Amino acid sequence: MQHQGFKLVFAGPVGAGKTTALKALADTPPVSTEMPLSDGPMGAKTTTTVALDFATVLLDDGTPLQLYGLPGQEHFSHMRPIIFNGALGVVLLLNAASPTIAEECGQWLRAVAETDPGMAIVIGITQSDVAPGFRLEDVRRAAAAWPRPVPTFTIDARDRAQASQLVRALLFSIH
Ligand SMILES: Nc1nc2c(ncn2[C@@H]2O[C@H](COP(=O)(O)OP(=O)(O)O)[C@@H](O)[C@H]2O)c(=O)[nH]1
Ligand SMILES: [Mg+2]
Repeated sequence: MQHQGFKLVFAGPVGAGKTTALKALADTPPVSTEMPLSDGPMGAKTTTTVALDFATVLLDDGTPLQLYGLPGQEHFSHMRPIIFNGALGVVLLLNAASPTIAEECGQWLRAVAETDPGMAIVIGITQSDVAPGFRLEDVRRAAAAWPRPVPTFTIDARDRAQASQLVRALLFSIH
């Protein structure tokens, strides 16, 4: 039987770049469930993921991956355990432009821990190019609540090389 690939989950709040990162990484157009934002547009963002995003990717070293993106909105939180089931690790994406980034980091780490406290995790902070006031220290401090060190990077979710580096960091922490 063909190896279906390791399952990784992209988590994080609305607008963090989960769908964008999946699209940047994917070998084929991702399966996406985008719907108009129920609370109206957030800046340029008019749609959000309601059930999941899904894409497959073959890394340069031949490792097949299945990538799932979670819906960011709280009222879809019932999807999380379903999507986390069988996952090898989580990429937590956070938006540097959010004034509450540290709180979001803490909330999402708790959400992951509720499902599986042994889950491997990395943090990618997007949009630092448009968030001059952003302080990596605030996120590092929030991530210190996790029982193990969490590799934390700033990335541009639109950039395949940067998104792929984040995924590699996650796989490296699993091996
Ligand atoms: N300027 C900038 N924009 C980014 C960066 N990363 C992602 N974005 C944009 O941020 C938005 C994220 O939206 P989306 O991927 O739908 O977020 P999701 O709700 O987490 O799925 C998109 O418009 C991306 O093009 C970044 O590093 N810099
Ligand atoms: Mg999305």
